[in-house]
Amino acid sequence: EAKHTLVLIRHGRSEWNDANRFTGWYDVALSPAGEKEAVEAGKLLKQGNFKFDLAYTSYLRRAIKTCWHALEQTDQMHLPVVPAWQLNERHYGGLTGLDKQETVAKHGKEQVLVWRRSYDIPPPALDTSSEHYPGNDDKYAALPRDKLPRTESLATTLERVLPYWEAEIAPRIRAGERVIIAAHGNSLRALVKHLDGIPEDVITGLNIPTATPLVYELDADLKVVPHADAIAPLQGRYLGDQAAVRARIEGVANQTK
Ligand code: DG2
Repeated sequence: EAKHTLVLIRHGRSEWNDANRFTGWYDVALSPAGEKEAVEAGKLLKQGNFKFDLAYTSYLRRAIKTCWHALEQTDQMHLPVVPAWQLNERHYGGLTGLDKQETVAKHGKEQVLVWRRSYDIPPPALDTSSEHYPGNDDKYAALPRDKLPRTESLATTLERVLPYWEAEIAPRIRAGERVIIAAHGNSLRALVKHLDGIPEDVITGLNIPTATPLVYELDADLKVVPHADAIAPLQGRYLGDQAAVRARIEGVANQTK
């Protein structure tokens, strides 16, 4: 029996999504089209009369601003927004900043797919002298050194997303608070892998579209109550025109065709 509603949303398209560059922890802005998408997503939430008590997001501006748009469109900008580095995108290591299609030309489609979607094979690790190493970014100055990634796979991303979910977010939901989480393609893949119980060999085929609210009904134990309109392997449902949602999912998959 459904007791709680949880909304997840990947940020709108960023300037590097539009330029087709690997992003990870790089703190790129939403593109103008991404701002628009995020506003549209907020309007869908408004139409659905979604009410929240609390919002979670990452340390990255593309997710934070998407969260603001969702709250603004639903007239809930007064709500507390909790930024958590644990909800950051998977760190793309040595691929950060590279053009996805050029990387395919250089290393082949198969290798790039392994880096993008394999469960536990990370991209090449960064050197700590790299500008993309989080230890060189003031935002992460308070983090213990051993938490700062030089690269991440989905598996290691899950190792920080899940403890945060269990320790911080899940208890609030159990206590009756209505939560929205604005995060990223791969940090959300880690979370839905857990929520939907998706096996490692199936999660590799899952792509999360930008700025598309993903709504979960959860029972008292936070087990997902499957929705009839869910697109497998997810059991939650995407809001909006379902053909457009599928086209967006394809768009993400086709970035390294
Ligand atoms: C994208 C995901 O992350 O890329 O890091 O490039 O959700 O923050 O735009 P996001 C990135 P793929 O893993 O789909 O290539």
